[in-house]
Amino acid sequence: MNNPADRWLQMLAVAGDEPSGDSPLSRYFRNSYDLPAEWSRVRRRYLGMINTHTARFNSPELSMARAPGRVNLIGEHTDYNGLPVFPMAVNRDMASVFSPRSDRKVVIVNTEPGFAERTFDIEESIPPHPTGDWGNYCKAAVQGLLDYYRQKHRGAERFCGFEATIDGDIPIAAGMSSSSALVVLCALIFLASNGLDLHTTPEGRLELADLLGGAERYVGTQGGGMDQAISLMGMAGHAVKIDFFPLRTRTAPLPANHTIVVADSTVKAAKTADALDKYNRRPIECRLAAAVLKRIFSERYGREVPISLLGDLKEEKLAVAESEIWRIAAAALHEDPYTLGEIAGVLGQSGEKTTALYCKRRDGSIFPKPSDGFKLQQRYRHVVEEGGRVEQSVRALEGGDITGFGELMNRSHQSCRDLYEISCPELDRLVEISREAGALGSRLTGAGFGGCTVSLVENKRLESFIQRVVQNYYRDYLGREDREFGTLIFPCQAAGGADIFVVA
Ligand code: NG1
Repeated sequence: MNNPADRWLQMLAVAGDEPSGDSPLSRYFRNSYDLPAEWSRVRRRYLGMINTHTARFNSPELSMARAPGRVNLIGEHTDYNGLPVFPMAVNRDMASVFSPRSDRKVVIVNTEPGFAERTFDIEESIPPHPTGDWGNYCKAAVQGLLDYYRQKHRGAERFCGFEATIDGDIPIAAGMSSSSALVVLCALIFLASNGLDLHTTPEGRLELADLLGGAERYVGTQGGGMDQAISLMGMAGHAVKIDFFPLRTRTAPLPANHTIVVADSTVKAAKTADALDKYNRRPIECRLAAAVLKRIFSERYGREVPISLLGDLKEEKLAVAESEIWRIAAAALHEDPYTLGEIAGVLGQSGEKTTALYCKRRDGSIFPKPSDGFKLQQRYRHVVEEGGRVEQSVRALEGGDITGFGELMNRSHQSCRDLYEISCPELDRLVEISREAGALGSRLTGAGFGGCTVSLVENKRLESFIQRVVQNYYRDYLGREDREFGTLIFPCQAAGGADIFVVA
């Protein structure tokens, strides 16, 4: 049994209800899945990857890696505003069997036939595939790491590529971060293939999360760094509060006797073309709100105040008491949507300059003015109140106030729906049904515009909760006649952060 593939297969193929031995991979399976119930599914996945990989490549070395998806329990669209989020990494992931190559080629194969094989070369500046192509997430990770190491005086020519077979069981375009998990996975594969160890210490992981948060913008989104951070910093049995600028994490144990249930609205929330614009409108409106508030605070105090994000509106930054900050800010922004001309007037600059500074897509093209105007007050209110709800949620969980935490989740959904306008009728209905079915709290999770909800449910009600949601949402509201709903509504366990497993 000297062949690594055989050794992996041996570990996975053993008879019985659990993986054998004490390897890190076996330990991961035991800590993160409800074994033995899930073992045959998990085992089938990993065996599938090994078989696909050995059939496609003739690699002498073979390692494994995984990067989890996440559900955000509360704190939506706060990350890119410099305010905290409170997600947990889940036991659904992007996993891979991979081998380093001796040349500079990267070849990625997906077990899902809809994602065709992608190949590219490691070079100083890697040209992207068309928007929406799955290969871009891998390119984003590699480009991000190349840029990072270039600053550390190591040119692209020194790096070797890899070949990887990738398999995911995170629902796609559902707000569970399958895309960032793929970015993190490819980053780990690149590091391992090049003998680099950035991911091996907690400080290194934070640095990696930080750089990958920026690197993912390669695909065209202007998101924050939550997804990459939780995928790297997740902890089994815990939710993780993440603060930004600088990136920091703090874990909080999830309540015993309760389960986090994810339900897919089935409305696709893919970030391509139109959907990307819907998503990117929010960061643009937030940057404009921050610019307007900076101007108003600076004028009032006769000095330039350091506000570039809404999250900068705090006592430490402005040297102004918090209550005073909220009073001034609340009076400064009006409820009616702003026109570009009005914003430019407040900022004391031309409309062209305002557009050039704040309203650009990543590719440099101009973001079209929204026909219903820029909703600065509503976006501002959601973001700062949501940041406050994150702090309250951590305290509620730490103090054992589970009902209070559920209520905060409900209030968060309301704000996402009414102020940030990222919900849709299906998500609203699913949340309503989930509460009627006994959830202590239920809300949309992730970017919104479709995707999943997350609900907090007492274990003793779990079965009846799932049955009622299946009946009232999937069967009655959506009119679906599926026999099995396990891929649409499922309990999640909080899993540990991304890992690499080498054969013993
Ligand atoms: P998802 O749900 O993965 O599309 C996006 C952003 C997050 C965060 C949330 C909203 C990316 C990669 N992810 O998440 O950073 O802003 O929306 O809270 O852009």
